[in-house]
Amino acid sequence: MSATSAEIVSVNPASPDDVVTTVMPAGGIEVDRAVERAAAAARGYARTPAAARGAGLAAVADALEARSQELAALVVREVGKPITEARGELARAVAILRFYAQVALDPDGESFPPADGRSLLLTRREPRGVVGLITPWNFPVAIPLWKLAPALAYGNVCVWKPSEHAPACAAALFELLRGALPEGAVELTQGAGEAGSALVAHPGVAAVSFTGSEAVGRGVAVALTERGAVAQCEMGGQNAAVVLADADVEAAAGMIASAAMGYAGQKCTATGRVICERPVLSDMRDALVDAIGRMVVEAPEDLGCQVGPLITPAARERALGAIARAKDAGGRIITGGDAVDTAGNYLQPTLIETDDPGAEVAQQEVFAPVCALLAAPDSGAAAEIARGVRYGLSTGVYTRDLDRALELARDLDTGLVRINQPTSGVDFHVPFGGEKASGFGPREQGRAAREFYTSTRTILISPSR
Ligand code: UN1
Repeated sequence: MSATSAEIVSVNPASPDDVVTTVMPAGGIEVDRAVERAAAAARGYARTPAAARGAGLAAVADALEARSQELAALVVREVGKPITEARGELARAVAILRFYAQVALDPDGESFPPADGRSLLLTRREPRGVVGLITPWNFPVAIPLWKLAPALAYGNVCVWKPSEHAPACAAALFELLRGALPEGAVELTQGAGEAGSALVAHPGVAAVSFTGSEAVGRGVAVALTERGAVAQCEMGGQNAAVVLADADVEAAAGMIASAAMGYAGQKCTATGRVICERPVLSDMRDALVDAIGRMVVEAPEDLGCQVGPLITPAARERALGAIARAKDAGGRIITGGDAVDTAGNYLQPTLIETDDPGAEVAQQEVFAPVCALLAAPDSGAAAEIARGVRYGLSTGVYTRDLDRALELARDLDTGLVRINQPTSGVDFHVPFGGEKASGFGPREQGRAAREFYTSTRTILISPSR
């Protein structure tokens, strides 16, 4: 058997001996078949009354809610998410389904004054057909659903390729979807890059929504654009927390510590840089050390856990490599810096102070509990440092000064600007997405999702004579 078709083994990141599941990855033929099955259902599903599509999503919500404790436990076991966050994710997933169950009944077009004064000139939103969904492991229930639910609400059928690190969560969610939705409305193809590439390349797939790394997302966007299909890619972030001199330092430190280190920093919205106005740098450093020191690193099934393990041993190795390079480049480890000496892929929450905003640790996404601390002479300079990365997903600003908050909300170039809020933890009913290397294509979530999951027909209806 070739390496690419080898079984996928999903291992508990907190206990390396615990194999959660094994699955055979889909190859090109399986992906073809899944697209064919979805395509066969596409027309019928698109013509299903919107109320029935909404009812289907509401039924999935009920089924998910009934099994949310069990699914939360599976999320903890398969991806190492702290149990309180896993429960929050399940609650969010149910809310997403109920939201789109209603959105299905939104107005689906507009009417315009016709040129002749007597015709009916209107637009109507039509589903795109078969859409491909490629999702990451870090929100193994919520991210698939914030793609699947709008796709289905607007009348599309879906072929879903989940992460190879969360196949058991995907299988459990798929079972619920299949039980409540018409046949062919959602198809599941497990696998890694090979299955994803086959889906992206398939001429029967009209659009692909992807969340994952920048390197893969860029390839997805290029491949789809090349064949005239539509892409939506949510990629990495190097998100800044900008702390102004008038901030409530202690409150800010608490929020920053949890946004940087919570779930071991494995969110695209995690805080990767703290940019602090110099007058409060020393207080902020102390407050961060305190707040980070209070972050509980332990088994993710423990109710107190806030940090948990990294997804794989390789992910921890990569993070340790980034820490070592940061040190070599003159970065000062303020706290943490090492692996935790226990079974599981744990890493100490790590804060690294650097004088160079161009340093790798302040430019690249580490996707681990690793955060850079930088000083800025004033808020203008802080905004400039915040903007000085390739990414543009989320910024937190900490201040009590409304004027400066307003100024920064205008001057920052991230898709999300959050005043006195952490960079992570987004609302499901508003547009979500990033600028620059963080995002490609229209925003997802909320009603903004319509832009990606539908296309516009312009219809002119005139009297016969
Ligand atoms: C959040 O901050 O609650 O993959 C959501 C990610 C993001 C979602 C973050 N797309 O981490």
